[in-house]
Amino acid sequence: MNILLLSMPDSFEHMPVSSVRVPHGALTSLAGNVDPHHRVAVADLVLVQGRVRETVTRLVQEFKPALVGLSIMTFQRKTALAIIELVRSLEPGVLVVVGGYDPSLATEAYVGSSWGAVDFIVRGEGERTFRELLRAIENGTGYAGIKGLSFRVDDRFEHNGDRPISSLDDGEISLPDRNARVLSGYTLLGRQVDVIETSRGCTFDCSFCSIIEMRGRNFNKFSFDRVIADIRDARDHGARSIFIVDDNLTLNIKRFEALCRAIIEAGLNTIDYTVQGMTSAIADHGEKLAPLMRRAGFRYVFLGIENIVDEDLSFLHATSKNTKHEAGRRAGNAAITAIEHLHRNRMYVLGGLIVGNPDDTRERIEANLEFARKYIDWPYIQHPTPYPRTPMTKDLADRGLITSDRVEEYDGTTAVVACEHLTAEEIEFLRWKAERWMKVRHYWALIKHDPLFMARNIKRLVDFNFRGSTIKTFLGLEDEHVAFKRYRSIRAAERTYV
Ligand code: B12
Ligand code: SF4
Repeated sequence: MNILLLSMPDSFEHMPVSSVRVPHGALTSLAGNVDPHHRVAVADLVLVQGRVRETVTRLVQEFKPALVGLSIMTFQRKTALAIIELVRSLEPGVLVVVGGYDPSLATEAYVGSSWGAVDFIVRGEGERTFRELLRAIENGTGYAGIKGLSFRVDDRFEHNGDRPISSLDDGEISLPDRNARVLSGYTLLGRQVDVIETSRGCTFDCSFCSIIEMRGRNFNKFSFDRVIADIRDARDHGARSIFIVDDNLTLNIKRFEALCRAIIEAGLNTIDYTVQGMTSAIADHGEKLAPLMRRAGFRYVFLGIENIVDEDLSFLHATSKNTKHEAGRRAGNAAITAIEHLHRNRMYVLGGLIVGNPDDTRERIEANLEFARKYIDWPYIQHPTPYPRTPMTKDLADRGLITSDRVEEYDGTTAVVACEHLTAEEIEFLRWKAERWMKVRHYWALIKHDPLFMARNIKRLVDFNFRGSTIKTFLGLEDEHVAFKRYRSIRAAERTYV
């Protein structure tokens, strides 16, 4: 069967497509786990953000898929609908499957009348469900026995029971198939980038995170042999930079240290690695861990700091993952210690902060922004966003703070939630005003690392960063709210991709 798998083109503020175009790990993993007689094409539409309609049309006409699969995050739902309509207009008989976080956690949004075009919804982990679905389609054996699948029967949907998550250590999930990719141009600031996984899941329960509803609280690991083979395969496909997409690689520090050693022993430490981690783990173990990470090639660490105010951390259920320990005792916020370990070992911190929580005041938000200015290399500051079925969403809805139900705005940097003391727009303004200048400060590090790329792209980066602002804004001849309004309308227009 010819199968076309698509990831959505929608991107957001912290990922300007001129410099960050990361492949979607789920699609190549699905491609690597179907029966070998299928022909699978994977197209990451972020690579053709300005040419989505032409590219999808060309792919459907050339490849003639019998089935099209889309991976969808919540803020991409509207784009996904437009792409499905386009595909259906080109090939009315094609089967349409959706999967990923949004179809899994907001399944009801895909079974309504406006989603009449969807045939199957794969909920949760996809590799085995998708493989079984393809077999059932080919053999005509029906879908009732396929766990994790919802399927259309006439004008209604049947929902099979959930599929238990895979333990990952039994070899049941094969390596991703990177040869299935049909578009090119992946980059992380000028270096070809790829994604790999070493584990799935997390045992924490941060109130804003979708992972718990998606998989439950657990931590499953791939073998190091598989991980090293995956990194080699990514490198052989041209990657010089790798994003480790594990939900929380720092849950098991001994294993993380062993992974660093395995990367060094395999000679794969010439690649630049980016990873997401908890401040507590890095603060507590950084003395030994951080030098090892550096030797293994780690360059950027995305730290889930979330907030520096205790009350906010408590609202976010993120206190313990941000608490350091001394002599076995809790010893305050871990963020600064973690950052110091990383900086001392010449790594950069992408600082994840969430501002605009229900009880935030202007002062609390400013305190977080000041912290970011002082300690963080690249700010990744977001606002509370009501993703489907997270505990935070329920809290925010109960308090009547959600100001927008337009899910295309749920990209994390568009404030769609007010707090008790500030409007959503004012919260976003505070972040927008401060963050642009923080990003500029990191340009020098980028110039030193990739001078050629920066010479070619610095103008595009600056233009994107300051879109909406003019000379008048910089000279103080107009209120910054005017520039912010212009930025918001540019951002709104950007959201139409098809
Ligand atoms: C790595 C990652 C990123 C990376 C890389 C993204 C990429 N290109 O792959 C970066 C940093 C770029 C990123 C950015 C964002 N991300 Co992100 N990201 C993740 C993370 C940590 C892991 C995703 C991953 O690769 N997992 C490994 C793969 C194999 O698993 P998977 O994606 O779940 O796919 C499986 C199933 O879902 C299913 N499946 C998926 N798609 C499909 C399609 C079909 C057809 C089928 C059959 C099955 C199927 O099968 C797959 C294999 O089992 C998740 C989860 C988390 N805990 O935080 C968040 C997560 C996906 N991100 C999220 C968000 C919101 C974003 C951002 C909007 C903002 C932000 N919060 O950072 C941006 C937007 C990106 C953009 N396009 O501009 C949310 C999505 C929430 C939602 N309900 O939509 C998550 C869940 C985090 C959260 N807040 O809870 N992200
Ligand atoms: S530690 Fe990270 S992955 Fe785990 S629940 Fe919190 S935000 Fe999600």
